[in-house]
Amino acid sequence: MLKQYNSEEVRNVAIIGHGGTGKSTLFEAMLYVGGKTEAMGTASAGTLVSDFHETEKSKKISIKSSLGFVEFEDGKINIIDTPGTSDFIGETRSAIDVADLVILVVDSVDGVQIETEKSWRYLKENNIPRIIFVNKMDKERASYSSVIENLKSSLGVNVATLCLPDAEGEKFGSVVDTIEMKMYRPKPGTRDVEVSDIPGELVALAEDERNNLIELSAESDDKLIEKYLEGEELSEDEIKQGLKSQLKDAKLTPVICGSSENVIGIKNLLKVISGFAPNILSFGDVEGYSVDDPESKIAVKPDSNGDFSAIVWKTSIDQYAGRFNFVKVISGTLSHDSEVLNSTASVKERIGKVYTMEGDKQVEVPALSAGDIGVVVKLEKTTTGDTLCDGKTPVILPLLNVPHPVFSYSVEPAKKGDEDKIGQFLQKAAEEDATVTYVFNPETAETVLSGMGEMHLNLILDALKEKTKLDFITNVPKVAYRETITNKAEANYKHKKQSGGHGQYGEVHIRVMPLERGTGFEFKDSIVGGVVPKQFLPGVEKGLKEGMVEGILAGYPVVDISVELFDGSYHPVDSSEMSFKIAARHALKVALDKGRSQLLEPIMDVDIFSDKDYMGDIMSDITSRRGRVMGMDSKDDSSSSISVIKAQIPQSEMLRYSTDLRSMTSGKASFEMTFSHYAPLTGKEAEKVIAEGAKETQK
Ligand SMILES: Nc1nc2c(ncn2[C@@H]2O[C@H](COP(=O)(O)OP(=O)(O)O)[C@@H](O)[C@H]2O)c(=O)[nH]1
Ligand SMILES: [Mg+2]
Repeated sequence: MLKQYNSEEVRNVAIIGHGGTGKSTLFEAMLYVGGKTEAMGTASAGTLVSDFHETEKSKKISIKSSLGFVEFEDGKINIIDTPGTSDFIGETRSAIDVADLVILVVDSVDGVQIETEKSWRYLKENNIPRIIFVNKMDKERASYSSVIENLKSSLGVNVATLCLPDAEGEKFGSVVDTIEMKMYRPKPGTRDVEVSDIPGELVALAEDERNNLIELSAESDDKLIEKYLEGEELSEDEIKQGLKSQLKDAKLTPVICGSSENVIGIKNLLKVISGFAPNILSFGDVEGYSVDDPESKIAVKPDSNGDFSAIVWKTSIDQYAGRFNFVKVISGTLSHDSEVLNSTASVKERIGKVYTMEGDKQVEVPALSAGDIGVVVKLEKTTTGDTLCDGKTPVILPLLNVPHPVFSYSVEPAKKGDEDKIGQFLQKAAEEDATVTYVFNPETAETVLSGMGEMHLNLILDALKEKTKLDFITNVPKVAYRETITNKAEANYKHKKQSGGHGQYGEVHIRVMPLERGTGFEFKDSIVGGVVPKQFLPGVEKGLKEGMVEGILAGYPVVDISVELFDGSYHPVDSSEMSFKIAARHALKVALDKGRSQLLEPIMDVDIFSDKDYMGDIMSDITSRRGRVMGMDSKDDSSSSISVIKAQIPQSEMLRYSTDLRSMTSGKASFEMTFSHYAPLTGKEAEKVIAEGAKETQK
C-alpha cells in the first residue's frame, strides 16, 4: 500500500493547454520518469495511461480528466491530465480548481493557440500559479525564442526561463537548468538522466537567463531587491525562496522546454514542481460558508489535525465498479472505514477504502492528509461540487467554477413510456459532468440537455443509444421568449354569472404600466371607499399572476409590469375570491392589448476567441445574426495571432453557433456565452415567433 503523505510533502498539478500539444503524452512521461510505469505508451497506439476510455482511444483525444501521481524527492506529486477541447472544458476547469500549480503546455512551433489564450485569461483572472512547458522541441522548425517572444507579446507573460534547449528540432537532446547551471541529458531508452556541465557555447546565454531569474526572484521581497540593486550576490537559498514566493503569487511564470514523447526535460519539470510548487499550506485558510447561511463565512484551516473537510471535484460512474468520487482534502484527514457528512446534500456517507489513481487503476492509500487528492468509491448520493466533512462544524466549500453551457438539444422519447429510462440516464450524465444540465423548461415545455458543444452532447447521446437501446428525438430547443407592454393602459372587466342558486360577481378596473427590465411584477391597490373589499384583493392578485403565465402574443410569460387596481364593484352575496380572480385575468388580457404588448428575447454576452485571419468573417456573421460587437481585445502586435471579440447576440441566433463557428474557422475559434438580458423583439422576427405561437395553440 502507498504510504500516507503529509500536507507539506504533497504537490497537486494540472496539465492544461490546446488540444494536441502533447499533454497526455507529458502525463505519460512524468509517470515514466517518476518510476510508475515500465514503458512509455503513445497516443497513436492508444496506450496512454490517461486516455483509457474507449472513445479516447478511438478518437485519440482526451475527453475526461485523469489522475496519476509520482513519488519524487521525498514527496508525492499528484498529476491531473485534462482535455484541451473546449467541449470538455468542465473537466479542465475542475482540475484547475484543485491544482496548486498549473502546467500550461504550448507547442514549440504553433506557440499560443486559441485554448492557450482562453486558459491564460482564466489563470490570470483567478491568479493561479502556473508554469509553461514548451513541448515538442524535437519538431522541425521548433523555435524556443520565438515561442517565448510570442508568449510575452500575446499573453504578456512575465517569463522566467528555467530551461534552455541544447538544440532545436531533430538534434534536440538535453536541457540546461538555469538554476543549477547544469545540463540534463536523458539516457536513451531509460528514465535516467546524465548531469553534466553546460557546454561552452551555451554558457553566456544561460548566465543571462540566470541573472534575469535572480532579478525576478529578488522582486519578491524589499530586502532582497535592495540587496540585488546594491550589487550584492544573493545566496542560492534566497534565490530559491524568491522564486518560490513569486511563483505562488503568480507574479512570474517559469518556462521549461522539452519533448514529452522523447522524454526530454521531464526530470527538470518534476524537479521544478517538487522544489518550487506551492501546496495547500502556502495559501492559508480556505473560505467556506455555513450550511445554514451562505452569508456566514467559515475560515477552514488546512491542517491535517483539524476537523475533516473535502471538496468533490470529479465524479465518474462506471457500469461495473460503480461511482468514483475524486476528492481534495482541505482540512483534517480522510481515513478509510469512516463516516462523513455530505454537507451539500445533507446525507451521511460511508467511506470504505481510500484510493488514488493511475489512470484507470486504483491504488489503495491508508488516508489522505489535508491538501492531498484521492478517490472514494460507492458513496450513494455524492456528486461533483459537493462538500464532505466530519459534521463537527458543517461547512460548504466554495463551489467549483463551472462554465455556462453553450449548446443544447431538446430530448424526447420516440415512444411514450420511455421518458423515465431516458431521463435517468441523462440525469446520471449530468451528475458526472458539471457542465451538463438536463432540465425541464416550463416556459417552453421541453426537457433540454445542455453542454459545451455538439461533440460533447453527441457523445452523451451516443452512449444513451448504446446503453438503453431506446429511440429518441432531438431538436433545436425553443427559445424562452417573454412578453411585456410598451405603454400605459387602462382596462376593466366585469365577471357576472347567474346560474341557479349562488351567482358569481366581480368587477375590476386596472391600470398597467411598463416597469424596468428585470423588475418582474408589482401589484398596487388604490381602492377607495371599499368598492372592492379587502378580502377579494388576493383573488385579484392571483388572477393577474395567472394571466401573466401566458401572454397574448405567442403564449410566453408576461414580465416587468405594474398593475394598479383603482376601481371596481362587488355583490354582497355573489362575490368571491374566485369571481375576482377571473375578472382580473380577463382585464389583464385587455390591458396587455391596449398597452401594445411586445415580445422580449434573451440576449447573450458572447466572447469569441479567434485566429486573426477569421476576424472579418466572424464580425460579418455576428451582424447577420442580429448581434452587436461590443468591443475587441486585439493586440496590434503582429506576432499575436489571436483576437477576442466581445458581442451581444440574440439567443435564438446562437443555438447552433458552436458548430457554425467551428466550420467557419476550421476549428480555429471558440467562444464562451452567458445570459445578459431580455430585449424587445420586433419586425419580421417577432412575426415569425407569433405565427409559431399560433400554430402551437391550434395543436
Ligand atoms: N514530435 C513530438 N510529438 C509529440 C510530442 N508529444 C506528443 N506528441 C504527439 O502529439 C500528438 C498529441 O499528443 P497528446 O499527448 O494526445 O496531446 P494532448 O491532446 O495535448 O493530450 C500525438 O500524436 C503525440 O504523439 C513531442 O514531444 N514531440
Ligand atoms: Mg490529451
